[in-house]
Amino acid sequence: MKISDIKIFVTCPGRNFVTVKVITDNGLFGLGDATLNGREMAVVAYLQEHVAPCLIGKDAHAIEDIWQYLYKGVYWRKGAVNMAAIAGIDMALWDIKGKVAGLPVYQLLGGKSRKSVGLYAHASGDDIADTLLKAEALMAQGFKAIRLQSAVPGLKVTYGVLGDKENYYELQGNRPLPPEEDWSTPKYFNMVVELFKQAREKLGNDVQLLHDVHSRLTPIESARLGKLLEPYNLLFLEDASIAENQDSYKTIRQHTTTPLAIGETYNTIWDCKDLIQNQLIDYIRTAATHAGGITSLKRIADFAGIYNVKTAPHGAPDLSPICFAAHMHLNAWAPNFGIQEFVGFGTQEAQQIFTHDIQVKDGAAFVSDKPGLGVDFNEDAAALYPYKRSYLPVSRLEDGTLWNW
Ligand code: KDG
Ligand code: MG
Repeated sequence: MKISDIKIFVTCPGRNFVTVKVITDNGLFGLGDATLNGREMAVVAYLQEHVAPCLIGKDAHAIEDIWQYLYKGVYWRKGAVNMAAIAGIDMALWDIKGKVAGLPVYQLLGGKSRKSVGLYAHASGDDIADTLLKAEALMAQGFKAIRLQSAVPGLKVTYGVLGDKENYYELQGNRPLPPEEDWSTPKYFNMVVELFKQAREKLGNDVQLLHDVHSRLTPIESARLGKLLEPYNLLFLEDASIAENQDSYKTIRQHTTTPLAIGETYNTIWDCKDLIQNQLIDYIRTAATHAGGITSLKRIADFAGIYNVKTAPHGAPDLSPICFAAHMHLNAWAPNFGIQEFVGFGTQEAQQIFTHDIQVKDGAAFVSDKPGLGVDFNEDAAALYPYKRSYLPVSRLEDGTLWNW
């Protein structure tokens, strides 16, 4: 079974998605997600010009060899563009293998380790009261784990909070240049500790609470935040600090028992190797789309399991339902699965383009039993929503210094 064609689609049903379709000479096809938010067309060009021509004629069953060919074989390893391209191909090949076997991908990985996949939803509000009202509404829908984000008084915009924007916070489709946002660590500290204090008072102790710092703090500031949040028993504190120096998490770890999660921007196992083997984190959040697909995430999950680190895959709206489906198969299998981030399946238009039978009930999701990944892609519907240039925001301190967004 040889690869006979590779097609790349970019569609913007509310936000941009890059979809890879690998076609075989026996008439099968597989789908993969290669979306890199704000840099979509770099991946498209890389796939069209540098990847697709090399794969035509190769054995579509040789997933591992193709992964190595695109990683070791290009000399220029790693990198977000490269790894998103590998991810798109890798997911599509797992999809094909499942279709050939007549089995869902989780069966190829080793079978199910659980009946359902626990999810965490997002409650984001314009102030603490608003955030907690939204959290209560999610609890009423059955969610048992909720990420709380709230606007920081005194800042014009806060990460994770919609404000007056109609669409999800990262979508900048009508503004073709990156918007700038301000940041103040002291103002944030005043809000965030109070948010979790009031959350426990109002929501009780049974719900799991999470928070994403989005890398705005230095390691010692993260250590202090972790300590201040200890009484409120978070499931995890996400991306407290950037960990380009993986050792810097020792500072945070030494000071707090608040569980730590990181990894959504990571592209390879090497980005999290030291964090995992030194047990400096509790959850690894790497996404299949950004880190080389199912093949890489399986490797990371197995490695993490040795060190009691659980998986908690990234589930932001800039990952397409194909990535979510790939995560669902990994989550169903991984013995050390922790929790899956979930923000719905996108706009009505997106749901017409990406169709699947993943069920969500009482804060848990149920993996598809269809052969392969279990997602279909409607090419005609996708063509109605062409690519729109779009950027993530950049962040600056109040004195103008560029900061981590
Ligand atoms: O493209 C960036 C988003 O995926 C990111 O900001 C979302 O941090 C995020 C999260 O935890 O979902
Ligand atoms: Mg995050």
